[in-house]
Amino acid sequence: MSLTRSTYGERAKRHPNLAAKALLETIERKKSNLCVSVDVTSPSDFLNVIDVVDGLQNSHPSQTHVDIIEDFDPSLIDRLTNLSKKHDFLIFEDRKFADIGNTVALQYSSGVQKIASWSHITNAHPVPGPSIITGLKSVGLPLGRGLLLLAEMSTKGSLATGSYTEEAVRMARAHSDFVIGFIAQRRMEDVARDDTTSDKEDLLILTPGVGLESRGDSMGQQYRTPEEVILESGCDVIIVGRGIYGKSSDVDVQAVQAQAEKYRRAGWEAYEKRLA
Ligand code: 5FU
Repeated sequence: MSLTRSTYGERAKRHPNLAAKALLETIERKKSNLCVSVDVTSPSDFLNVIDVVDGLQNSHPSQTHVDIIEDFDPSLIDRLTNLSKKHDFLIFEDRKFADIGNTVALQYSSGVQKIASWSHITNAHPVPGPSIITGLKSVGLPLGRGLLLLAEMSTKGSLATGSYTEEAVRMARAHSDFVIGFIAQRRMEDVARDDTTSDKEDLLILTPGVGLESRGDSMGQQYRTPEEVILESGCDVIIVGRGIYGKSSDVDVQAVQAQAEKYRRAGWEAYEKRLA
């Protein structure tokens, strides 16, 4: 059965990769294909937004950018990890690695952030070629982590198109023990397919650039609705930031809860329509 006609739960049972399996299982359990992107700079807002949206049992996973947090302190990671256990969600640090294998291995494992030690999933630009996967895999695979490649971007004028996207898909297929899927705007099964492509392939598609009320921002971001992303394009997860926590610097917890539930429902209904 095609991936777009299978349930998240069925795909979880078949999936050989631990991080992908955990992601699919949690989506099914929480009935949420919403990933909230928590792009706020204050540590307390960061933890509050995550506590509120995941405390509703309705969102999964949380996407982070820990490099934008003011006065980053490693204890923040302990609190984030505690929340992820308490509320049953995975952490996806949207780090977008883009350097040579040796450097990304160090950036992933070491420094102030030690991303590999707490982030279940991270991502990388394919621009350096397959060595970026080798570098990240040397750190992440023994820890049971998963990697997404940026095969496409949501921004106007993105260069990640055509043969670049095709190469990203080939790179992912060659490292399917660690690469669990893509940041992309559509499904990738038919991209760069050849005789060696397995029919059992299940590379997940996590899609940013999702908004219900707006079609974009003033800095090149482009939005599509959950229905366009999940039902029409067959993607697996909607990644939503400002549509949920707003644009003001004061985070309004009740408004965040209401918006998160609105996006969760829209994403899940689009998925149910796809299955029907
Ligand atoms: F790879 C990408 C991409 O192509 N577009 C994105 O928007 C990542 N993103 C991230 O998704 C971006 O860095 C934000 O963290 C998030 C979208 O936030 P928004 O507030 O919903 O626009």
